Amino acid sequence: MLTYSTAGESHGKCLITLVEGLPHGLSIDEDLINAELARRQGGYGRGGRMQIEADRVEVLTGIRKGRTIGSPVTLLIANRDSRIDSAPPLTQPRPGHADLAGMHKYGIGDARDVLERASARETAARVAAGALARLLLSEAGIDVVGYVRGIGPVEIASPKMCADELRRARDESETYCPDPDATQRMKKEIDAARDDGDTLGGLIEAIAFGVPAGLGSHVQWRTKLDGRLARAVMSVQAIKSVEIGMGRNVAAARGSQVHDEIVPDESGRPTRPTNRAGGIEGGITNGCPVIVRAAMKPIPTLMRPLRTIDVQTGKPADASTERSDVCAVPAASVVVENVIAFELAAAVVERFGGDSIDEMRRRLNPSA
Ligand code: EPS
Repeated sequence: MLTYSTAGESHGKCLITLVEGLPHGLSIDEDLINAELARRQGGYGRGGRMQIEADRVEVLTGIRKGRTIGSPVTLLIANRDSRIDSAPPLTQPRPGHADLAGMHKYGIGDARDVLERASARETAARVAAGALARLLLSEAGIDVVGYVRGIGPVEIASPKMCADELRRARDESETYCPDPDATQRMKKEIDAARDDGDTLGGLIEAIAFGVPAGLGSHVQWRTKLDGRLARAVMSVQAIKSVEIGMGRNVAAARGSQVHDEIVPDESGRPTRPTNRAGGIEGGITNGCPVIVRAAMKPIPTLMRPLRTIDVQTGKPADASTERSDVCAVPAASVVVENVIAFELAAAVVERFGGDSIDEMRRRLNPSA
């Protein structure tokens, strides 16, 4: 079973990722992991913190001479802004943040203990896990591309591009959106929100290309791949909805407009002219690209603060204003892409298994 956990606080010493279940002999490309971390730090709308950090992984365990040795892999990302002991208390909880809910949970009057872990800084560790898993995914010919479809009121249709085109167009955009014109409009919206002391959310989409049929399983609720993807994506900080394929649009459409008809190709094999299901039926991949969408709420730290109370005095107050991002949707698209990559890699390990990468390769390509 391929699993991961993270540890670490926003202003603690470091973040840690612990990945268990990688097969023996997988060669590890640290540059690829670091490139994903750098991409997560970027994107138009980020705040001052990203000028301080320069995220890179340090391999602590599980790798010898650039290859996995079958034991748990631990990666460390150091925090430069490491000042958790001197960071000020937070007594004016921000609406929409974990601050007040966490204060209730622990019975404390200072949200610092909560926000340090709730912070989206933790997503750097998730990206490291996903980037590691992508090395395994590429063995199975699966390529995941995440991008931004919307920021605030600006939204584009789902792009009809192949993986390479999509990645190239996305990488040229400061908002990680494959449409250059929409990128400019998104930047204007972010500038306007910053000028108003406000924040912006948006719409993220990820497509997994080259996914073989048969990943995931219909037999138990926890084995259904759509459920596993939804859980992974919904757990990313600030994500409020997850959709697969047509998503919520299935509700108003008729069956004939929702289901993908099955027709024979030239060799008589079943194929589908449409992919409204987003590549998953009955919790199992059907051989079409897997399409996942997520809506991200605007960041709760507003420079023009919302109303709250000071929990020390019980009096009305302005919510705490800390240095923060105006819009982190581009960064979150990197996180969504990588958590999806991890779940797909876990499903690949489950289906094709093998203690070593050589064994897995033989199962992936029995005729080779
Ligand atoms: C975050 C607040 C900001 C963000 C942070 C998430 O950090 P700080 O309070 O240090 O300025 O920059 O995101 C990251 C550090 C990151 O690596 O993405 C929050 O409160 O969630």
